[in-house]
Amino acid sequence: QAFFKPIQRAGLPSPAKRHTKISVIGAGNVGMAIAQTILTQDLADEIVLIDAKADKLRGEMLDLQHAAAFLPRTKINASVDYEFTVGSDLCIVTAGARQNPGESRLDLLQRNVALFKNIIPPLARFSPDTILLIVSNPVDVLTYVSWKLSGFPSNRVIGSGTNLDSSRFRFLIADHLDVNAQDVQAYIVGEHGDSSVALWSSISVGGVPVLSFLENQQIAYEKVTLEKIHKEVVDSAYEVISLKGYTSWAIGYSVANLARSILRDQRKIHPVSVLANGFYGIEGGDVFLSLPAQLGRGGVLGVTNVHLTDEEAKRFRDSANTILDVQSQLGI
Ligand code: 6V0
Repeated sequence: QAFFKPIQRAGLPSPAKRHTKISVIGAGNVGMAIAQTILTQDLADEIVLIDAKADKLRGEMLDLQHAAAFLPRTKINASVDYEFTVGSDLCIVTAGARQNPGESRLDLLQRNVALFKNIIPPLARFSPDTILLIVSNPVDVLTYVSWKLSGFPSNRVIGSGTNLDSSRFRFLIADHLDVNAQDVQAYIVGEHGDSSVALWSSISVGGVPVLSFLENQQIAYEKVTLEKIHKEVVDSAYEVISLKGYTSWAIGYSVANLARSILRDQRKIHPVSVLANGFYGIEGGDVFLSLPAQLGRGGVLGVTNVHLTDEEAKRFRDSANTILDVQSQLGI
């Protein structure tokens, strides 16, 4: 006998709700922070975790499942087998090798490329219409690698890029001005990490452009403060890693925020890594770098034509050339 007695609802078709499925590849610190933020924010009907370590994976899956009584209803699955990802709307890749002592960044990258050769083709095969969201570092190069390995159009391959750097920037500006970070608009673009470019003219608080306001008030020293804040952004990942060993919560929230914009077709603008050819004089090869991009159900819907000063554009091109040089050594 059925546990529930079904109630006949004459003439009313049951509402056809779209089933949303997200796969997270790599159940490490970052992958699990993303998964748990997605769960608490009710962004998916089904979430699949994939990792190479079967025991750790099953432990993480059970631990999350045991929270079901306190969470929106989401089916949670985990496997070392990519077949479980079939029909995903969004695949978030956080798997990565860790740097060995004495290992160069290029050697680490070569190992991650080898890893991606086992990850991206099965994801693309089992979910040919999915959107790939790459988080593993170096994120700009690995987004390019994923684009190549998937054969997807570039609007469906996105790197989390400077979305996190920009939220750190917004927090620090908000903290300095004692306002809410959600009222601070500020973009960091370019390469995720050391050579990122802060767009000073983009900073506004509650609709007031900060730079011109400060110039009118002749508070020149504040420009120095803003530069210090950008340096703090660049250093912040290193600081967190040196203190707690890895970063997880902020990247978890920042990637869940991207997932929401994509899956709920929010058409919000986020600084993320996109194919940047043709922007600001980038020529000579395919390169992914962060620019403010509009995200929706189709992936990248457009890129904002943001003004860069000559110096900012030069730094953007310099990052592109460094990345192109690295990519030419990958044999992809
Ligand atoms: P972690 O805790 O070592 O997790 C990595 C996971 O990947 C582990 O669970 C591994 O078992 C798994 N893994 C390794 N090989 C495979 C494979 N072939 N298939 C499936 N799974 C595999 O690292 P953590 O979670 O701290 O970081 C993950 C990645 O995110 C790193 O590359 C970080 O540098 C990167 N980050 C990127 C950020 C960004 O803003 N883009 C921010 C933070 C971290």
